[in-house]
Amino acid sequence: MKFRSSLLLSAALMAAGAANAQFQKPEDAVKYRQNVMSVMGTHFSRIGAMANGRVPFDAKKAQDDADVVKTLSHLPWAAFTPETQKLDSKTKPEFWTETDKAKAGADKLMVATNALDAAAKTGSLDALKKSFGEAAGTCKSCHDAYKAK
Ligand code: ASC
Repeated sequence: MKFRSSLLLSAALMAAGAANAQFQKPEDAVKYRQNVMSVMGTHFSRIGAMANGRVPFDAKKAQDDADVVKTLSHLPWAAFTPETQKLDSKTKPEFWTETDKAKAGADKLMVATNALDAAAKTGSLDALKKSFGEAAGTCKSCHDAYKAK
């Protein structure tokens, strides 16, 4: 009986932990999402430099950057696990109480980076500029709402 209930308990604990099993420690999740957003920002800024005329437009480079941004935009959300809240002074408390709104923002980002990638693939600088502006708006709205200064 004792053995059986401990088996059931382990199964329940495993099910509860399954969602977070990707990260061994909460610290790892924080580092992961900050690193992903840093690399995403690097490539997004490179597109921005072309969109804003600070560096010459290179369609191939823009495509490569947009591909990275699109892929990375899918990653941070899963790393905002509840047990990381106390570790991360860069995330405002509102983020943890408005998770539906925050998730809607993350989804909007993924739609925008998909559009940015599609725009980059057309090879048109005008299309890139438009999609860059829209994607930057999705970055900014979540950062304004949830990123601590
Ligand atoms: C970037 C970057 C962001 C966004 C944001 C858009 O290049 O790193 O977080 O653009 O500044 O407003």
